[in-house]
Amino acid sequence: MVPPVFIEERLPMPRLSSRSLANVPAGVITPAYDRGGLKAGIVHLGIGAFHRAHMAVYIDDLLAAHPDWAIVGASLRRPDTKEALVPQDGLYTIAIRDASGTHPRVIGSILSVLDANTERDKLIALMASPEIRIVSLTVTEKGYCHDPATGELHAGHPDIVHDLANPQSPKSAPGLIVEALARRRVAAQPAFTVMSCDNLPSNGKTTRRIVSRFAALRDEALGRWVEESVAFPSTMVDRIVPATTDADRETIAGLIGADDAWPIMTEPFTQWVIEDHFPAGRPPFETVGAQMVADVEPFELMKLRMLNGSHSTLAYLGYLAGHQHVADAMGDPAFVKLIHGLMSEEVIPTLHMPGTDLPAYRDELLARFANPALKHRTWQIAMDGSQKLPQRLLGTIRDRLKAGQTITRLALGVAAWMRYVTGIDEKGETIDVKDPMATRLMAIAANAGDDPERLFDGLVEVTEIFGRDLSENGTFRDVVSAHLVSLFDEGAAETVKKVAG
Ligand code: CS2
Repeated sequence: MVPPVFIEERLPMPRLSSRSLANVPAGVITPAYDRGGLKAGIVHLGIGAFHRAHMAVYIDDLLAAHPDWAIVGASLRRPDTKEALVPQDGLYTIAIRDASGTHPRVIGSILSVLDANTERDKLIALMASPEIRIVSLTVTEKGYCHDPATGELHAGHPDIVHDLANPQSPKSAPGLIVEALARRRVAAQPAFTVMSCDNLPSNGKTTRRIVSRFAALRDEALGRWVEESVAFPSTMVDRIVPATTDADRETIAGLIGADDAWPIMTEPFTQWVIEDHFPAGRPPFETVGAQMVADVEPFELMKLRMLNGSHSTLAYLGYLAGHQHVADAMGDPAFVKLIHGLMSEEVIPTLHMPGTDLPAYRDELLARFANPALKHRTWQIAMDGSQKLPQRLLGTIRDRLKAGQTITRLALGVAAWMRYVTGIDEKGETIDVKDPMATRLMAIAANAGDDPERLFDGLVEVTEIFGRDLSENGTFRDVVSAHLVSLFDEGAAETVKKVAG
């Protein structure tokens, strides 16, 4: 006879919502304002985990004094955030994690979430209405529909082709922004400010170039109006936000006494540097910890090259060496040495940041990567490498090659990406390569077989990533190919040990 199975089930809990908020335990921070008195001042496109751990928290901090700056979020690709947040009246938990534990806080700055696919007209009408003064974005690198090597709009991108043919029912972020701006122009309303919060180089300028170009392709006069009337401040955003797991959901339910369909796990560190250029008005971001500056670019370059360059290097090498999380890779002294050397020897000399203690910034990053409570998967960071490599590693490599300097560790990051996109790991198992160019990259890899030279030759020809200059650079070829040979012959862990020295 089969013995009976007893499954221990916890008592059902209420769903997190305005009603259940009153019952969360006293230690949990909850909104310090009457949510009934909030008004939307911001539409945010791409309401994923990063936005909810970053900008939405800064806004939450200032709503008590400035209630007309609440956020309406929109998801462009999937309705899952809307499905999670709408039954919760927009409320969700962020949990700050480090060795001292998990510290939950309920955020109330998101008024509602729209699904751009099914509620497009409502979304565009809201963006076009005068109370919205900022449209911010975290749509990830690929959401800009641009050519990552040049930062120009990719006019042949399927979503752009669609949006140019159907400008009133756009799918892409540039298409939505331009349609809303076009309606404001017709209605003689001032433009909203467009604020990119993505990890792109000069993200304001890049967004400006892409959006103006799209507008000009629709109509030259509209293009000129966008150029002249719309502000695109640059920002540097920083907070590490691993994807939420079911185990996280359980932990949060235990801590807040309610079920939250999509809590966000993050680290204590947060940074936001913003170019102070908001002709349509802005909330006083500086009162809640953001740095308002005249020029963000040095900060962006520092963060993209130091943090994100190291992150991608750790992700590809770590994944190949069998490390599931960044902190696991940081448990291997050879990885720590490699990343320390990458930042100290190869990245810091390319940065010009008078007044910033770059070695201290490096040490803080090493400590953040090693945070054992943050289960940040190497696979998550490995995603979309084709869109990330140019600003994270290749720009630094270009600067160093021009100055006749070595690129040993930076080139290992690139070689590890090439090895990773073959789609087969060191044990012969399949890697789930997520990248808008995955099909093309894996076809190149399949064609190269296990010949590292052919793999290099095939991948470096993808000029949308490498540009012509790097594909023709002999030093780049020699250093990256030598690493690739080592990755195939000796594996990632051994290669890291060797290169770290
Ligand atoms: C990471 C970033 O997934 C990635 O590519 O490098 O999301 C990183 O965690 C953030 O930029 C930190 O601010």
